[in-house]
Amino acid sequence: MIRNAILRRPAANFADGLTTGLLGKPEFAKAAQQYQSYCDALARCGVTLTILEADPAHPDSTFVEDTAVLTEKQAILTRPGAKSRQGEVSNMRGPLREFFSLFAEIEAPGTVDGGDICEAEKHFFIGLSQRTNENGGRQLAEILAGGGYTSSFVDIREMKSLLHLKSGIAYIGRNRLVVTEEMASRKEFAEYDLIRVKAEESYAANCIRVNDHVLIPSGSPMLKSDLEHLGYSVIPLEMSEFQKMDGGLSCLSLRF
Ligand code: CIR
Repeated sequence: MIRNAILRRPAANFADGLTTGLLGKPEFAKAAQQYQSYCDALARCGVTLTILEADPAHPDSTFVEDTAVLTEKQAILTRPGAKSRQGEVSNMRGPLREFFSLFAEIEAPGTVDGGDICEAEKHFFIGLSQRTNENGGRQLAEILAGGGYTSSFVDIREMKSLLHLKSGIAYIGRNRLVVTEEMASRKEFAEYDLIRVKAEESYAANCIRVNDHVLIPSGSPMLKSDLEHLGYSVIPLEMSEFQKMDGGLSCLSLRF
């Protein structure tokens, strides 16, 4: 059961954050509307929200997922791979203290972005990416092992279309993974039931199961119908302005 989520409002300058820029510049007013719908959807799923004030000093700070990895008892502060984002982490310690007493952190030269970490029950997939390096991945694996969790690496450094591991996979419970076509053939996921996202909907592989619902980006009718056939209640959300900043549904909240 997910009871809480921590979020940070997008700052008016969030378009100054990192992006491959392939989809153009986001509009702030539209992003603010989409953000409100995202918050409303989490609330509808029964989650209590802690929404932090915008932080214009860090234009990417609305993508809070990258700053921490959370287990049932522990908050693990990350060390994001992009230098411009490393200052986001210390601002998250205070809000997390309200909920967690046990902390760990990734130390230099390790880097980890939360978007590379996919939790599937007691197992964590750790993506090695342009943002998460082997040193960071090993530190995280050790911390997780200390808490009784297993983990394994998924190397996506050659998969240039993926910023993070969770740009290509999502765990939605019952041993099921939503995956992009290119992820579907990877041996790391052979033991899972795979729900394949068609190439034209690949952005929707970054979806999130929140209690009785699955939130997916709107404009993904095939995934929507596949999930509904499996019995999930699906909430589609407009995400265009966050997609322009290479962000997806998972990155806008820390859920626990
Ligand atoms: C970045 O490039 O770091 C941000 N513009 C987007 C981060 C998206 N985070 C995520 O998928 N977990």
